[in-house]
Amino acid sequence: MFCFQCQETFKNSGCVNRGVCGKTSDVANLQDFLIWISKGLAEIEVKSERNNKEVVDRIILNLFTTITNANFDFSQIKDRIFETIDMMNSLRENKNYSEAANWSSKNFSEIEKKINSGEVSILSEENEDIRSLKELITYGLKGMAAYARHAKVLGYESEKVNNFILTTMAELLREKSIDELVSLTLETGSMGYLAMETLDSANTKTYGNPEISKVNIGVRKNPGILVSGHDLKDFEMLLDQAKDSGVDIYTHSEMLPANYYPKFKKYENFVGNYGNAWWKQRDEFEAFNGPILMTTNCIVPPKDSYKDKLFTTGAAGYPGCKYIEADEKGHKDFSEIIELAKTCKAPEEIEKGSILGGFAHSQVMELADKVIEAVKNGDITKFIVMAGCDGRMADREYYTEFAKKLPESTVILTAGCAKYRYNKLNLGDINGIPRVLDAGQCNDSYSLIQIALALVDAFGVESVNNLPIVYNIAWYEQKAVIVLLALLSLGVKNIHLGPSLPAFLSPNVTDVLVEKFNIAGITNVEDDIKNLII
Ligand code: FSO
Ligand code: SF4
Repeated sequence: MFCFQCQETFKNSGCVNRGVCGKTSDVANLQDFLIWISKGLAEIEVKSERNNKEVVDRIILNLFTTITNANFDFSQIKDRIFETIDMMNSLRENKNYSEAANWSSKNFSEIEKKINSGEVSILSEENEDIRSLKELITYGLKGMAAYARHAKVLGYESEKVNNFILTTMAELLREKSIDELVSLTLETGSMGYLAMETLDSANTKTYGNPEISKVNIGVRKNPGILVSGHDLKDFEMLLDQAKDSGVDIYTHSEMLPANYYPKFKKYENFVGNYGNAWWKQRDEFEAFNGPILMTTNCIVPPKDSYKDKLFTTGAAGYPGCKYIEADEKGHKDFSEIIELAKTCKAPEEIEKGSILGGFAHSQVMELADKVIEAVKNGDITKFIVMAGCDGRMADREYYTEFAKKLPESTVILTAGCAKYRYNKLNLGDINGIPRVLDAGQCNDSYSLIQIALALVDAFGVESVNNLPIVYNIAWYEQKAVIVLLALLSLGVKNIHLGPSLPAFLSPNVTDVLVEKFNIAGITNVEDDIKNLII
């Protein structure tokens, strides 16, 4: 195996024997194969005259399945490979195709032989700059696919995004120059922005605009179900099915923003948020006592103490944990989880009190006058975008320290699970405007962009780069990659990215990003505050 798609990759170089995330080498190899034939399937579709919706849905699911910490289940990935091959075999025409598009065998030893040849591995591309750009684009597509799928289950999709995913997957099988790949990278960012916009419409039109919310982080006395991941539709179905069951529902990690949507607030059995970012789940899931539903990543290999209570659905999967399948209409039956919950103890209280959130674009626009006035009179001197992901490495403590040491005239704009590094610090407010404004999930970075664009208008400046906004973004997996590419495609400069720059960026590709966008890493809290803020 060789995988370097996430921030925690081994020695910031690449996981080779087993993933730091827990992914085994046989699963990693199958994922590489799945991506390779998904590119082949895309080529078959692009070369046809059809517009087969099932093809793009399949490719989106395959991409999503290979995101960091989403699916560790060998047999599920094997099934997806077989289903993809079946689809290719039924759609192939009498045309000239690449080897990936021509792959037709479901004989597993032949698949293994192909994997063992190294020809579908990331490292099969020998030119490290081409490899770097192709992987950067592929990871951007993975993040985009996740967002596209969340929108799709709510009945929203963008033809442009779908077509881009198809054509780009097919293009990645071809030889490309560095220049072509650099422009494809930026196009990937623009399409990522569109995918986030589509998901924002899907979420807000279905569940209402997020509003300022005080979220309970304590517990009640009933047994509960904990829902993690990003899929709001799964959350809604579970909430609805559990409403009269006597079982309470809690969010975990990236599901926290469900607490900000008006439609979910109406459920009396919806208690609040339990715990913190994804990487603390091994302790928190144990203390929760009840079943847990993972609707997407990030899964950490579970402890035996709760493994039989961990359920997965959608693109997520873990061997030995029950997977909940959707029927043809997308409906999922969560009764088994609800029944199991009834037999469990109530959650152990690990925290008390509340946290504040719900500052997505529509809510912030309502506060716009107040915000603009505070900037004009100097009460707010800077906004710091600290969106992105959290992770388990100790050096992420940087973000807590950074937030603590920021001048009191600054406001943090956040989205994604990065917020757990500072959302319980009680950083106070400026004229009633909280100093940490949480827009929601990582895809709600879209809201942060909307807020920046509104400020461009309000202050009559030329671009987002002339605003008092600095970017100190934490990344972990491929959804953060698409958010980053979206920002770059909008011309945002001077982004600081940490805790380390991606291992998949070759020195030359890093130079291009530095030259075009002045991207930089982070150093230490004191120096970064001095250089970025003061
Ligand atoms: Fe976090 Fe995981 Fe949302 Fe990611 S839970 S790390 S960027 O999946 O997607 O922010
Ligand atoms: Fe390693 Fe990250 Fe890949 Fe897991 S996803 S194998 S930690 S690079």
